Amino acid sequence: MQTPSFIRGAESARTIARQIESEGFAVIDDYVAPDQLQTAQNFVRQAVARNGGNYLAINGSEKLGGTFLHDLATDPGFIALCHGIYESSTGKPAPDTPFYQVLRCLAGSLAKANSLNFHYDSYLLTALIPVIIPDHGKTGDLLLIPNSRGIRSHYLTNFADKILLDNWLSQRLLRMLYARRHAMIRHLKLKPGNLYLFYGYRSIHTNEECSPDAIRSTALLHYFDPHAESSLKRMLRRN
Ligand SMILES: O=C(O)CCC(=O)C(=O)O
Ligand SMILES: [Fe+2]
Repeated sequence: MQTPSFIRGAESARTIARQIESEGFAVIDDYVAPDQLQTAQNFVRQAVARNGGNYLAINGSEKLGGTFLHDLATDPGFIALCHGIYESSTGKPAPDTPFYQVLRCLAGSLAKANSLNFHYDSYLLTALIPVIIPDHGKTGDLLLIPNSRGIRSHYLTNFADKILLDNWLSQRLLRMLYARRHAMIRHLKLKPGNLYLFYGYRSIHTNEECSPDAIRSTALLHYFDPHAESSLKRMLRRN
């Protein structure tokens, strides 16, 4: 007898969650069909060309019509996967909160300023699909210090973590460790169409630079802000 697909789904989410915990990330190879990937690549190339060959980031899914990214955040299989990972890792039922989606297109003179900025995401789970990765020069790897912190129970502690990281000295130190290829920083070579999953909230991460004449484009879907209900966060964000 065949195992029902929802059980297989829960099992694979559990395996992936375990892998993210132990390895710092998980990959599902060729998550996007080749023709869908190609459509998205053409979309990015046109968007960058319209922007004078420069960096741009597209928030949300509304402007991504005609590409697989338009419907991914509402795709039942994708939602079940992310919810399953959340449930396996936290032991709590997954809240039905929307994804925060960004399509980043690094290109041109602004590519450098948008690289090597080490950070924690506001959302626990980061799903990353490379759309275009340069095949020459610097390829723009994802740099990751896996699971470098836990989920903070208070927004204030999370805020302090971010201040400790988002300053000249820490960034300088991390860039130095990166330049020396310190083993603490993992390098992920990204392949277009694969799906990479990691805990962006828990892991210091960033992208490597790439040549200004190349395009490096990644689709990011972020799930679950642990501090969404924090009144302190709301207060600080209002100012
Ligand atoms: O583009 C990437 O590889 C990572 C970007 C990232 O970490 C973010 O936008 O939060
Ligand atoms: Fe991030």
